[in-house]
Amino acid sequence: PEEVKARIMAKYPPKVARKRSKQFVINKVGEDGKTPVINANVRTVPGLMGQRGCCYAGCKGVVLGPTRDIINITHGPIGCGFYSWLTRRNQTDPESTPDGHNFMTYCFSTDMQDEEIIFGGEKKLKQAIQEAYDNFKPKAIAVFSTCPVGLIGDDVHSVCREMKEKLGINIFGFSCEGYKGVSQSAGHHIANNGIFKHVVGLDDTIKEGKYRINLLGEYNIGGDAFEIERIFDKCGITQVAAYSGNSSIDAFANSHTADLNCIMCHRSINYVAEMMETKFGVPWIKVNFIGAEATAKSLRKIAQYFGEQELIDKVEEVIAEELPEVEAACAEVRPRTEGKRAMLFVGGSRAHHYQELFGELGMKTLSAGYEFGHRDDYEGRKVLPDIKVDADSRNIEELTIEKDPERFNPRISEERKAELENSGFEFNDYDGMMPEMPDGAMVIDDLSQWETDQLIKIFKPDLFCAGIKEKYTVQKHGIPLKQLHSYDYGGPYAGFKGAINFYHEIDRMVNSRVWEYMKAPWDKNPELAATYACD
Ligand code: CFM
Ligand code: HCA
Repeated sequence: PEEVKARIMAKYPPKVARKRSKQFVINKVGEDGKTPVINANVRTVPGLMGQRGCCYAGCKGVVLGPTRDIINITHGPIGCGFYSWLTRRNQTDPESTPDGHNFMTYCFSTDMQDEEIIFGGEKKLKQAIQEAYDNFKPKAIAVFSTCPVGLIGDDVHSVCREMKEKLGINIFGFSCEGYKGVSQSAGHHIANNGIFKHVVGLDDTIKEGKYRINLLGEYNIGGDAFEIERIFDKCGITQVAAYSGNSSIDAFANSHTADLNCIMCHRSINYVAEMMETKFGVPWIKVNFIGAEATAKSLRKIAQYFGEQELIDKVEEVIAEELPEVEAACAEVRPRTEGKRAMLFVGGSRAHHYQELFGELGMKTLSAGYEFGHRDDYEGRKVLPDIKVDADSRNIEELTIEKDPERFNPRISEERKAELENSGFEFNDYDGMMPEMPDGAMVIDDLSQWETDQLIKIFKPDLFCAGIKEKYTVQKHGIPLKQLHSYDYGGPYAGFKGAINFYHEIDRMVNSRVWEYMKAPWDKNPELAATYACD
């Protein structure tokens, strides 16, 4: 790996090489669990073709898109709304709320034209809000700003305030222009702030349920949340709210009444957990429902938090009931997947979580990285105090949150918390991806297209995991690509049933030789071949 890194860096101009080498790290886990420092959440070098999306995608597409009963209006040219129209495959079950509203199948946009760019788009936005209200009578409308909105200076927040007053429903806006921040990650933060300011805490009713939790950072891609809900139901755990897979606005409004926040995707939603703890006293823990072992471990952790024997026993019973089928599927597949080598480059959490499933299959992760994870997602939250806040991050509002004078209620006593912690239970912690990866694995942040080609040519992995933009070029190298964003229209892969689906899918992919047989057009017709200037 060291030599490969040196070879790749040698092709870059010195300044680029200096920057990229800090984002291309050979893993080494020290005795104390410490790993090398990686540079992350920094601007992509212009000219390098990366995998990242924009701030608007993170805010509208990722965090708020999956909520079915908010009308999400994209204020901008039609492409932004169109491209974020269910392409993420977040599923929902409208029948789980009484009014059955589901606006996710619609694409709402102000469809900005030259005229609005020149003379301002606020009037058209007001009309769009009115029209959406007249046609659908929703409980809430959210407005998402795209790049031109920030450039021309439309004040979406004052439009929202005015229309909220006029229509008497909850209307709020997001200044999540695509260019804010360096990636989707900025959009997550803006979305978290907005939900917290405008929705969380609006409904104090304590609903039924003994073990009441929120699941944060699970977006129901390919039905993952349905499988996790199935498991919670079976264990007798009540999910008050999910952020935001299969979610509704009423659940967000009530979510501060839960007794524990469980975080799946730390990157996209840790802000909500932190703010809810400060304001309302709800503690948070990190969980992971990708991988059968990880699922069992997370359920046990939830049961341990509540500390009631009844729940601890129930969780064990469910695990004992579910695991045999998973283990049988794994045992059947594993002789064919054992020792195969994978590379994973996705988002800000799955590149870590999916290593669990590959581990269960006996597969090795040669290299992994995030598109937009921060250092804490790589090295663990222990590095938070050392992270330098640069101008791009400072650009994103940091809300000042205080204890709610009436509603703050610490869910567990200091003594009980200390007792749990002494037995190894971790609150407010995420250890990150690198401590769990073997020494010598290549951890690469914000991987570029050219680097992808190099890694594939040098290592010829059995499977490459990334997204739609990477899929076809990787396949043209003869290597199968599994989309870990959209799941290639399959799934669910979470929980117990999901693990079984994944085992079968990966068996099929790494043992079929179809991509090897395929010849790329330039292999057949050399005149179509091209080389990178630095090849
Ligand atoms: Fe979290 Fe996600 Fe991900 Fe993400 Fe995403 Fe996604 Fe992802 Mo695509 S919230 S960081 S911004 S787990 S949309 S459901 S698959 S890049 S790894
Ligand atoms: C996004 C959404 C995305 C894109 C996936 C991909 C998703 O970043 O805006 O590149 O295949 O999961 O849908 O991450």
